[in-house]
Amino acid sequence: MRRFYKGLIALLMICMLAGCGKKSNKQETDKELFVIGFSQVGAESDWRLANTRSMQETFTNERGYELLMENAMQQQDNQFAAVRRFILEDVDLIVIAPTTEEGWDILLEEVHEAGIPVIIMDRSVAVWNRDLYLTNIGSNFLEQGEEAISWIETNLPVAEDEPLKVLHLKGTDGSTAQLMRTRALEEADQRHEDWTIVQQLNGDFTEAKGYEVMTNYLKHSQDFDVIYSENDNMTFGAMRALDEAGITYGENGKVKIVTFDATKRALQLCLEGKINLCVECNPLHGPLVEELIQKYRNGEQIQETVYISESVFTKENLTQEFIDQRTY
Ligand code: GZL
Repeated sequence: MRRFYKGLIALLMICMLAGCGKKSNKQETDKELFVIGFSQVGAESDWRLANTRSMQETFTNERGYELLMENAMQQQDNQFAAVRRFILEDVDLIVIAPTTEEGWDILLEEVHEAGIPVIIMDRSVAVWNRDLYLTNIGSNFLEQGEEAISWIETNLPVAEDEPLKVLHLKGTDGSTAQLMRTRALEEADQRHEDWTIVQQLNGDFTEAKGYEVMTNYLKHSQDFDVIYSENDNMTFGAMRALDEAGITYGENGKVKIVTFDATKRALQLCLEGKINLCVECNPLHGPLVEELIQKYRNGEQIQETVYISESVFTKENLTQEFIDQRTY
């Protein structure tokens, strides 16, 4: 009997040591991983999917991170709930790609009080206290809009007796991308007496909504010269509606198309002469965000705003080889 108890004690000892070893290993492993809570806008567009991929490919366990990503389905309230969960989980840092600019003051104060650093990515937030986040990394959306306007001014001459008629497809109301791309167009419209914005439709950056609002509008009027569409997915929906209405577009079409994002699909259509101008919006934020996080962890100074580099594409400066090597 004594041998039995001796064996049992030995077995318990082995289990305890193995367990402790596992626990300390697990603690050790957790301690090594830098935990990032990431509140993503949604999955509304090809651009967004590429942006998510960039973050997931950058912040892997193998590279020393644990990425807790939550998709807000384009609802700001879902982002508030997600960030509050990140606070409870006491993550090391929070990245927010904000749906819209307004409404973040209270939530970011809560994160600040919890002592968790925040990086705002892609779009911006409009808050009273700029110290509530480390930096804002994304695109210069106003510059993107001004690039599109410059192309229209250069390439779309205005007829003698007719104003240039612009149909405006707007992205998600109140998002920085929408606010700034719209500002560029509206300021140009103010400058040009011979331009007119015939209608501003809200396509919410999705293909389905772009198709819906364009289809409805075409029942009302087909009298416009250029579509200024604030992202490619709304453009794809609009093109489907134009096809169904028998309206030609692109290089030799009745209607010219200017679009933002420059996704692979849009660039291909541009090369084929179906889209006239693609203004790039680079979604590959992952590596830049990691660079900023490393700077923060090393106690280095971080710029308040970091713009990612971007280009403008037309049929003239595109090649099939270039498009084929694009990652988004
Ligand atoms: C731009 C980004 C916009 C894209 C859309 O940085 O916020 O949101 O232009 C996306 O495709 O939905």
